[in-house]
Amino acid sequence: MSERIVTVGAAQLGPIQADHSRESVVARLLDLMRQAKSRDCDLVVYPELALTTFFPRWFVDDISQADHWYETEMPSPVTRPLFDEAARLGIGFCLGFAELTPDGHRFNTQVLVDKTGTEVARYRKVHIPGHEHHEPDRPFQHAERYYFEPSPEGFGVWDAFGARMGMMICNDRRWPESYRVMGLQGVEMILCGYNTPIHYVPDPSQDILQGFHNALVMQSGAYQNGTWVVGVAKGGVEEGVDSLGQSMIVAPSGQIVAQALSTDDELITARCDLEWCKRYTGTLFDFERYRRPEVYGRITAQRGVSKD
Ligand code: CDT
Repeated sequence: MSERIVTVGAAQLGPIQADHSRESVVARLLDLMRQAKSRDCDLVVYPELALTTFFPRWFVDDISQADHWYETEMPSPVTRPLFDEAARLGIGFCLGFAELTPDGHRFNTQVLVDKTGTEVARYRKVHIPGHEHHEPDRPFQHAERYYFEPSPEGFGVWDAFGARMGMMICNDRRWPESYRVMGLQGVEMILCGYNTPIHYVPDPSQDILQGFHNALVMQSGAYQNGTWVVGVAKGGVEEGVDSLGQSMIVAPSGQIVAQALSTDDELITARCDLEWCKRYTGTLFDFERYRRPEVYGRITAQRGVSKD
């Protein structure tokens, strides 16, 4: 069987504390980008909200007090060196950041940039977890639903790097619909940044299972849709909150082919053969042959459980 290779780097980040400057973070991202180039990567993938600390762990009564965590332009003078270095090296990248649009919308966003330093696509997070109001009894907040609106745009795919690329962000990876909507558009590689606190406040019995659930959802999503999945963490103890590392690159077989060992800045890479997707999408998961959309109506007709 012929090969179609994308060599991808998952550039896990260790913590970004609140007082770390954007410039210092961009320097870390550039270092990881150069490592990726030296390891022959076509593309380097950074985590969700990769330019700042995970600020939804705090609540502010007036949201404009949080404006400084958002990017109002991409590239900006501070992030421009990433685009310039990508073009100079001839490597693409995918970067998560908080986006404040000119008309005042706040999104949790990932941008995909090609080897010429040109934006290919922008994806805005669909599934926004956590809560919308201050919950003072928690040890830390997860107020993403206060800081971000859910994207109405859904899950697109884009032809880039010789592949059919898709994107999702953190909590999106727990929902089978995220993968399936991209699978139905022929996705071959899904890029996913994440920040996952190990302590899940609503149900601490899940804390010990965070690593298991992280692998479970990405491995099953990859296998059931015959796609590569690149999951990239911001891990370690950030502002006192411990977050999962375990960044991984998952093959269309569902097998993990590379996994981070640390919870710090760490690059893992894999040489991904896109033709491998067809072993699954052309056999067991031949959607056209085997899917039964006529009996899946509830998937889009209703949101919550209905006993009717
Ligand atoms: N960033 C993000 O989406 N994190 C969530 C945490 C669990 S919900 C509080 C996740 O799904 O990993």
